[in-house]
Amino acid sequence: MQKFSTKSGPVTPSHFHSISCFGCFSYLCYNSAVMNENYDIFRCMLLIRRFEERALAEFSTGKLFGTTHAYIGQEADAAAVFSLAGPNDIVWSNHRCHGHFLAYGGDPYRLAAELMGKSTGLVAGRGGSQHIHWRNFYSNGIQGGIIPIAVGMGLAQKVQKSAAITLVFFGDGTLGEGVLYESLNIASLWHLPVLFILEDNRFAQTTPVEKGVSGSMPARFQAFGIKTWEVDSSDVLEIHSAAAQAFQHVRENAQPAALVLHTYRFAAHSKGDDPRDRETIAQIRARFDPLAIHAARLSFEELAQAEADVSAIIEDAFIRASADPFPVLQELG
Ligand SMILES: Cc1ncc(C[n+]2csc(CCOP(=O)(O)OP(=O)(O)O)c2C)c(N)n1
Repeated sequence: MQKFSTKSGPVTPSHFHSISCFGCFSYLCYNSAVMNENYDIFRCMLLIRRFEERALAEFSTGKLFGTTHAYIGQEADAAAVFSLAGPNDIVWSNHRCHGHFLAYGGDPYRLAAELMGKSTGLVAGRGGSQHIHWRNFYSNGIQGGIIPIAVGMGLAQKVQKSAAITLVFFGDGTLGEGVLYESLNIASLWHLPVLFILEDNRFAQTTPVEKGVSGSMPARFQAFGIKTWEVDSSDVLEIHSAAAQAFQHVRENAQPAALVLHTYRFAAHSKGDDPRDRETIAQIRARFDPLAIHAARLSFEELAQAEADVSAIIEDAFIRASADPFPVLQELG
């Protein structure tokens, strides 16, 4: 895998080849001409950011049901990972799934409708924010519960001799779930094509990582013989560089791999439950906002274009979803 600059200038097309046929690109580009890959990546992250901001705003008006966990601050993880995923790969996401789904190429309108419990939602309004499904994308809010399922899907891919792989996302708070370690053991023993993606946003709901996790995060995977890449950065290109190597390892060697991504969550855990010191969060955001870091690689015109395109998409998604009907009982059977 070639290296590419993380300093400035567009990345080479080969690195982001898959973005142009997959990922959130498909929903971002229907309004304007493609400019370059850095622009596409920025728009992907901006789509996630603006979707989440709108979802939080709509929540406070009572239009959304259940709960919602915003991905604000972590956008670079999804943008990098899904620029490398293929359409046949299977994705297991967790409670904080909107960013993963949008970067996967999911329709913001169908997601908005799902959050509102509408019949046009991804699963006809039955799943809400945490339980969505579209194509090869699945999410579930039970911490750790998705991990053995993802390993089972990896086994199915191996048995079927498929070239596809399985991705599974989880947070630092889920390192306390014992089933994770049983899953790592089997994935390694049976050489299953699973990429474990740990997003350490340094908090599990209200528990800071230093109070919930002892020892080394990469060592947890390495103890099972699983090759692991670790990135402590909010720069999407740095994350992409490590993720590309992890994907390559899983695809070429039919072995599991792990990506440990240290990131930041800028918003509350879900809706408004944030006991963290606001001044500290503001300082972290000023230094580690993935959008601001990547925006430095774009022109003023590109940034304005991305903002205009994304806000039109978000407005359309939420307005249309609001007008849609709720499901009738027979549809839910
Ligand atoms: C088995 C289980 N226990 C508790 C919860 C409630 N819960 C939802 S998210 C969360 C914290 C998860 O933290 P982490 O895995 O670090 O992910 P993050 O929310 O930081 O993205 C908890 C305790 C749950 N969903 N499932």
